Amino acid sequence: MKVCVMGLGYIGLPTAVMFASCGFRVHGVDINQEVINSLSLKKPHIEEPGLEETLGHVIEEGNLSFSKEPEEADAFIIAVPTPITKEKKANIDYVRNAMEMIVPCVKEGDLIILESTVPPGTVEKVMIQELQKTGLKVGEEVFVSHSPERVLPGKLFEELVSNDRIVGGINQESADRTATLYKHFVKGTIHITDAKTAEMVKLMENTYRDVNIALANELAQISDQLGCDVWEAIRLANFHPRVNIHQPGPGVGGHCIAVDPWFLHEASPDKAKLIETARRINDETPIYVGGLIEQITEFITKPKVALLGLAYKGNIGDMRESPSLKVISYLKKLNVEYTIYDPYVESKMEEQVSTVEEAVNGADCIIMLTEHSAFKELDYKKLYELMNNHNIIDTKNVLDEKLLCNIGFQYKKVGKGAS
Ligand code: SAJ
Repeated sequence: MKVCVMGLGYIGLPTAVMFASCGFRVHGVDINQEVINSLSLKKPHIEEPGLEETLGHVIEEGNLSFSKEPEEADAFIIAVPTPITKEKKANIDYVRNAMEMIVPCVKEGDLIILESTVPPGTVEKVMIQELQKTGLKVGEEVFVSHSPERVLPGKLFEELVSNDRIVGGINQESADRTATLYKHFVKGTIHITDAKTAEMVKLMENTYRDVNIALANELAQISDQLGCDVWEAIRLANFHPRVNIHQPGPGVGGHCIAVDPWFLHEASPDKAKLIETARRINDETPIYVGGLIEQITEFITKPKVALLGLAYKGNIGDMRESPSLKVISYLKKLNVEYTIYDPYVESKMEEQVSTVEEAVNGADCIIMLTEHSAFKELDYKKLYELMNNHNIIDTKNVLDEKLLCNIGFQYKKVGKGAS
């Protein structure tokens, strides 16, 4: 059986590699020639534990090929991005383009699966409509489903196998065929539903998380005002059997949680009031963090800030929608001098330096924005000696407050107001 995967990004590439490692013949398609070139040299353009090794294997075994054009296959998987416009509307052009590209290759009996996160109604409005151009009877001669990806970057290969999977078919036959295909590697339960419900499930999952994180961020700011420790309060509240408050931080990044709730808002702007407010709270949280830096460095002439962490979350090299970028913009507006250190991310920013010592040298304030494990292991005594003033702001509650205070740092944790 042959699978053609459209879009070789964070989801498409690991999925293609996974099917190929199960013995399928897989053809991966991407519109970016540089991506094709680099993959053909067995070099993934994204970072994910285990990816490079398995990619090498499956290419050597002859199970995985790449090009800019789709080939005939028995199943097509669409895993292209669905970005958001400035007006906070979903751009589904990549899904439409991918469908247009596969239409000439689709033959009777084929299965087309959409993994991209999409606004409700996309399967019907885009997929089914495009497939009608094949002249085949959709649902009878060609089968369609939505099986949204729900894997966590950084744990992708583990979660592709162990997570439950939602399969929303346009009819039972489409769903059954999709479930059979994924069963080759999915060990979690495969839950069958209709396509529109599957679209909704995916958006609800990420919205649930966004709203909860917004609540945590709001509680952190209230705690700052009240002079109590939100982290301890959340820890204790979560001992209640029906409470699960999320963790505050510098804001919400990544290409999913910070984006997907807008798709629901777009579908129903009058009703999505809580969803919209939560999105705005999380978007404004980096500005709150910038304000804290401003307060702390207020009386220092020409303050210098060392930012630790560019990635949107710990132990990964992905800075899409990262709150750090908004904190940086805030500092730029203030005209504050800053350096950036992130051992996981290679940015083109000239302020990024390659050692933490370089970043911290002569600084007045360290701000920890990403919970990379490596940041817990730093030699803070040495960093203290390199600094001019000794402020440190922890937005993730991962540093050892006692140790830092003993060294002599002025330690500030977001969500723990001075009592
Ligand atoms: N964050 C907090 N507080 C928390 C949890 C997360 O501030 O309590 C922040 C993180 O620091 C990060 C952002 O939220 O900036 C998102 O991180 P994440 O690890 O929660 O999620 P993603 O975006 O990496 O992946 C999510 C996952 N969805 C859910 O957990 C419901 C993943 O399973 C999805 O596949 C992915 O979105 C996606 O592609 O939709």
